[in-house]
Amino acid sequence: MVNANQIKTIVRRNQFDAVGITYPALSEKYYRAFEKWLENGYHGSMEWLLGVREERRDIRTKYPWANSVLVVLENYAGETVTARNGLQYSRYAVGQDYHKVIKNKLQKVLSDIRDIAGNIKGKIFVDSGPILEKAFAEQAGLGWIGKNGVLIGKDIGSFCFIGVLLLSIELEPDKPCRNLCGDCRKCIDACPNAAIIEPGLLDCERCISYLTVEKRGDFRSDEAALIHNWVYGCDICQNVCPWNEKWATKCYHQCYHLYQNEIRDYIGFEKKTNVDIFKRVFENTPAGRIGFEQMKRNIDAALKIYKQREKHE
Ligand code: B12
Repeated sequence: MVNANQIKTIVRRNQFDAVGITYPALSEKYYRAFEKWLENGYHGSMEWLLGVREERRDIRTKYPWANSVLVVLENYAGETVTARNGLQYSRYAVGQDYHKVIKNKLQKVLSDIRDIAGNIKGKIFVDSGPILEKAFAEQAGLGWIGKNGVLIGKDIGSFCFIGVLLLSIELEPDKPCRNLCGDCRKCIDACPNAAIIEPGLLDCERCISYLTVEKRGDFRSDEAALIHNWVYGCDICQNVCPWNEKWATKCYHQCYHLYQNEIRDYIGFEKKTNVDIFKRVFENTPAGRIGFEQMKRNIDAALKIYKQREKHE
């Protein structure tokens, strides 16, 4: 029989920054919060979120063999990219695509676990599938979901990705930790679009990250104004978090910072841009999937707003 400590040793050997274990069933409070979010239409155009509601409540609806959930955190803290023209780009997307990096690492973890536990079942999720990843991470004791709606990892801060591995073996679960946001509302007050309606509840249609990353097609004129000077993702509600000031250290996973300079040059128009250059700079990053046209839409809109504001100041 393998135990939780043996599994955690394997995970750490594979260089994840934190690991926790929980049950496959999520506490009902997460599901209620998720339903409330959908009912209010805060998911914007992400209709795919409507289709997988039961599985989000209990992942065993789809994977009946799952007996435990292993959750890992991967620290990507680096710096928000600011170009010479004032445009900004989120720090989570300046390196290799975390979906691929974490999936490969978890594949190796699963194979190492199988070496000692035999041919057990496993299924990996990274930002994919019918999984409330932050809720699992919180339930596994890795940190707490902050008022800004992201998981604030204990001793790590919120600049971390989450990976999930369902396992068919039963393992001792970890205990959730306390929510340490207290009375602080810096993230709520800092969002220029007041996108955080109440603690943990985000209206995507006002969220810069949603507008620049997930929103397809042209911007309506009211939407364009909401992206301010951000061209991909947004770090505002995390940059102001006191826990990040205290814990977020420069990340040692070099793979998450590889393209920082090229991206700064690209959004700052230091060099010519076209489809081929877009591909060369962004292909391996999370931003590659939005394509040249959407990046151009974002840059054009952000520059216009930024210039208008500068004129008024
Ligand atoms: C859809 C999505 C988005 C959407 C919606 C974001 C959101 N807050 O839900 C958009 C495009 C806006 C987005 C943006 C970002 N995302 Co995103 N996103 C996702 C995705 C695919 C699904 C999240 C989801 O289901 N949301 C629906 C809401 C309702 O669920 P929830 O946020 O988990 O809400 C729970 C809690 O807030 C809690 N809750 C809420 N209210 C209340 C109230 C009470 C009383 C209680 C008890 C609980 C509670 O319960 C809810 C249900 O579990 C996840 C990956 C995944 N499969 O989980 C990544 C994920 C959340 N994203 C991630 C990242 C990195 C980002 C950005 C930081 C990127 C950036 N810099 O631009 C921003 C952060 C914006 C923000 N402030 O949230 C990471 C977050 C890592 C972390 N440390 O938390 C994830 C986990 C991907 C990953 N594998 O690493 N994202």
